[in-house]
Amino acid sequence: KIQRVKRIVKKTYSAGADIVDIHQKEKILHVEDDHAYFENIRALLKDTKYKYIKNTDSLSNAKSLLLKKDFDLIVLDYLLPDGDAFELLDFLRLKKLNLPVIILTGQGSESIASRILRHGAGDYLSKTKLDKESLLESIEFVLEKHYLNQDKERAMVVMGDLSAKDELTGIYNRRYFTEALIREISGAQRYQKKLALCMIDLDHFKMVNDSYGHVVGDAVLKKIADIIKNAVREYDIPCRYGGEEFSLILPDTDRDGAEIVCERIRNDVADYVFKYDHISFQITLSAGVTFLKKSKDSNSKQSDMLIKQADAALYKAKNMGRNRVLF
Ligand code: GH3
Ligand code: MG
Ligand code: MG
Ligand code: MG
Ligand code: MG
Repeated sequence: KIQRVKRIVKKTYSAGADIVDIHQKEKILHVEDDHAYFENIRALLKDTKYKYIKNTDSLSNAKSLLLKKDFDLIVLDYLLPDGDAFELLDFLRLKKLNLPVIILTGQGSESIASRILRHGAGDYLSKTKLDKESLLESIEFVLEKHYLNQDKERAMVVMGDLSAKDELTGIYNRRYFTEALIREISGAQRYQKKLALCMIDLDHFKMVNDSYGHVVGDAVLKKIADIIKNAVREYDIPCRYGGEEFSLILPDTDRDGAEIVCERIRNDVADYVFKYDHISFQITLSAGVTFLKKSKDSNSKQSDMLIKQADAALYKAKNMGRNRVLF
């Protein structure tokens, strides 16, 4: 376990020159009962950096190998002589082995793919359509996703109280938002799902501070974060982007869905009456929404683009009189 964390630190902080290990190799365990197919995978990865592959042809052998050795990735045939992929995913969870898994499905098993993903696999590939490019893309995809998650955990352990949450409001902070948006872009493209981004800015918030003081201003921010959190679905990602600005990542959400959520937030905030001691007042917000488009740009470049577009729509909403959601 300790060894594993060290490897991840090297990977994640490769920018810090003194701890770089560019010769680090990801160790792959390939579980496959068809020996010809195993050679096929090995051949596809021959001239890549993923040369360390261990093959095993049953679930029971895979389980004992996983308990003895340190692997970084599992490539798993869906059907094996002694069970299926679900069984190994359950085993990994039970043994708390946090490893990314790519499932290879045979012809006709594509329908179980989404069930497999929900069960904890990182990705799936169809055996009939497998080529070098899609295999490499999948490996990079699951490893990147895995390291991003690991990094968050590691950062919390090493730095104690550095968390993904904003201190005042308890929703996700800017640091987490940046990470999450890139991860969601990657996932949305991979599974050809829609992705919406909403940027929110409170209207005339300076007046709240100027009239009632910063303490009240802070309490308002906290309440509005609660309203936003209560208005979204479990897998939406509400963040405090900065001062009185919020951002909301909406995975798997189309135009109608985004409009419903954002209008709900706008209404809930506009309807709420803030009461502190003898004063009471109301507040509105403006929002700009945009969607991920097909692109060949890097995920981080697309992330910058999304924020820019949502900001532009938000700016328009302000200019058109505030208290509105624009797309
Ligand atoms: P509008 O957005 O409608 O153009 O007007 P605004 O008055 O809200 O303008 P802007 O978005 O530029 O306002 C930022 C203000 O938000 C500045 C500051 O007074 C307030 N603010 C930012 N962060 C905080 C915070 O953490 N606590 C409190 N109390 N106020 C904050
Ligand atoms: Mg098989
Ligand atoms: Mg602002
Ligand atoms: Mg402003
Ligand atoms: Mg504002």
